[in-house]
Amino acid sequence: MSLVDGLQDMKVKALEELSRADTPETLEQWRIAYLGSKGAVKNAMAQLKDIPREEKGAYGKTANIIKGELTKAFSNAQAKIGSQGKAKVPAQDVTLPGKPPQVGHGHIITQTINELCDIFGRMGFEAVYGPEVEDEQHNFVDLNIPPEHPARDALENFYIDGDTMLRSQTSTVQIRIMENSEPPIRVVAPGRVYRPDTVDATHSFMFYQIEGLYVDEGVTMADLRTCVDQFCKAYFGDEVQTRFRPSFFPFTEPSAEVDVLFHYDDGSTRWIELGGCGMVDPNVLTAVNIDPEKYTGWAFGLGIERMVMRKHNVPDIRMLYESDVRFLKQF
Ligand code: FA5
Repeated sequence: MSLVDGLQDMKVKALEELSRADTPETLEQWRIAYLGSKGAVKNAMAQLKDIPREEKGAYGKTANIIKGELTKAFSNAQAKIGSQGKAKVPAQDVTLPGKPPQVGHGHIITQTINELCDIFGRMGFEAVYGPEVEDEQHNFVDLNIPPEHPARDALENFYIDGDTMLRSQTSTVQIRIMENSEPPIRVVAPGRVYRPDTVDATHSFMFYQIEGLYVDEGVTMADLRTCVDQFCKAYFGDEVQTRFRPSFFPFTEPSAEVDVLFHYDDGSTRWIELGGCGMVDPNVLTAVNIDPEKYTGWAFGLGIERMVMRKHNVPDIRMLYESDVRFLKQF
């Protein structure tokens, strides 16, 4: 093969490779390989000095022509593909609307508290709030819970120091309201409570309760039964069944547990405990200077997570507190 043929072969190979270059990056690699300062064309030119005199003319001329052809082919390819760092992108229509930012919303527990306050608001109850950091006086003593009662055990509560603690029930708000107001009293108090319970599908160490309190002349257990049943029908739907089960709380007498019938997908049913209730114990009324001979009252304390789980088919309480957006955005 003559030296000039060698140049022609290099050109064919170069043009073939150039036809395969389809990005600014591959185009640049091609430029370096053929037209760069150490590229094939420069090499071919550099060999001129060693070429026998009779071939020099033809070789130099051909090399120059090929250099021109490859330079032109490169410019054409560059115009088509775009040079490195300046990739050709379609023109942007800046008048198109952008992607809307994701906006959060209230947690299902917050939404439920608002809904519960609305329902009880329509029944004539005012929403009130009490502190989460409490003293034993409000969490136990005024609620007729004696010092030896197991509920006061240090292992059953989150004590902070001395008699300061995280409240273990929203019943503390009963005391705070009654010590500062005269009957008639009709309030609900939603809020967080804390207990060192073992965490499982239905128990958390922090959960929400909603307390209800009604104190006036002639208030009866029948009113309580009707109120709780009406509330459950308003929240869960008219078809829901509720029942009162006899129970004991030191601050109510008589006392009951409120259960709601749970229907499962497989057709089975189960009673789920929502909370406790009862007639306010005369000792509690006396502790807050309300005359138990003149007034009677009732109270209830219901678990809000249990209601949410029952209504929205949430199988595990922990799902409410894992902050998994895929779960939360369903509500
Ligand atoms: C009480 O807390 C009483 N203060 C209720 C009460 C108020 C009775 C007024 C009488 C008058 P109890 O400990 O049973 O009761 O809790 C009430 C509800 O809170 C339970 O039925 C349940 O729904 C919910 N609950 C209790 N412990 C947990 C827990 N660890 N995690 C989630 N929910 C809980």
